[in-house]
Amino acid sequence: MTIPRVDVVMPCLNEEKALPFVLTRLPDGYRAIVVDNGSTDRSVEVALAHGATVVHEGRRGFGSAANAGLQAATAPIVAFCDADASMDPRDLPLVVDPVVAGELDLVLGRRRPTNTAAWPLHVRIANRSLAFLMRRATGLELRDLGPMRAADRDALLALDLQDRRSGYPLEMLLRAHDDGWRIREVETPYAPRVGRSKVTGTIRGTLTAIHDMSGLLIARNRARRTS
Ligand SMILES: Nc1nc2c(ncn2[C@@H]2O[C@H](COP(=O)(O)OP(=O)(O)OP(=O)(O)O)[C@@H](O)[C@H]2O)c(=O)[nH]1
Ligand SMILES: [Mg+2]
Repeated sequence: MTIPRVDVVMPCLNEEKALPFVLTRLPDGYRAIVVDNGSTDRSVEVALAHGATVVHEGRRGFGSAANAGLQAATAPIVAFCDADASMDPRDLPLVVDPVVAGELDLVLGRRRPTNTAAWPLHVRIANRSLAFLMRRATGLELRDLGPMRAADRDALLALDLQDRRSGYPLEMLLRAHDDGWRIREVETPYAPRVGRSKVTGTIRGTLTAIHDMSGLLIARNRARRTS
């Protein structure tokens, strides 16, 4: 195999049905690092059968999985992409290319629903509030906390992110902003996921996400007031 230019971290918790779509659509030079987060279905077998590198992370939580993937990455650029087929890996160059070109340090894919089923109304409303808080915290023109994203691997490691649950993507944005990274959002299509919803379709998942993210934003505002 040629040395990958881009490692794509794919946190994976029971995504056996979605993985074939995701893993057959990686651009040349992109390697999938599927981080199995204790799946009880055939995700690991399916990932291996499609040639992915599989990393195991026993601790639950999106951030645990994302962090394990980042630690395992060796390519100079690391991208993140969900493994539920809501995002098309063929769109990864949209977030990767500006980083490779040295124009930006962190590129986030703003999710543009391909149909109304991709994003239920309550998620759109919650997302709008989160985007408002992110703009207030950073001053950046952000409309989404896009999970598809790309940055330099060594720079990401240096951020030393601590969140191991749903706050990981937000912590990445806030720390990168604090460190003066050039950050921008580009539009990426967002389709209905394949398989059962874990976060947005469940009350527990939604509450965990709100709890983790608002905790980060509140702590940040408090730190600003006292500094
Ligand atoms: N929620 C969640 N996702 C995980 C975990 N570990 C890995 N993942 C993977 O992280 C990616 C994003 O999680 P999703 O469940 O799609 O979260 P979401 O997009 O907010 O919500 P739904 O698609 O509605 O479930 C998927 O590829 C999951 O399989 C975990 O502990 N919790
Ligand atoms: Mg999803």
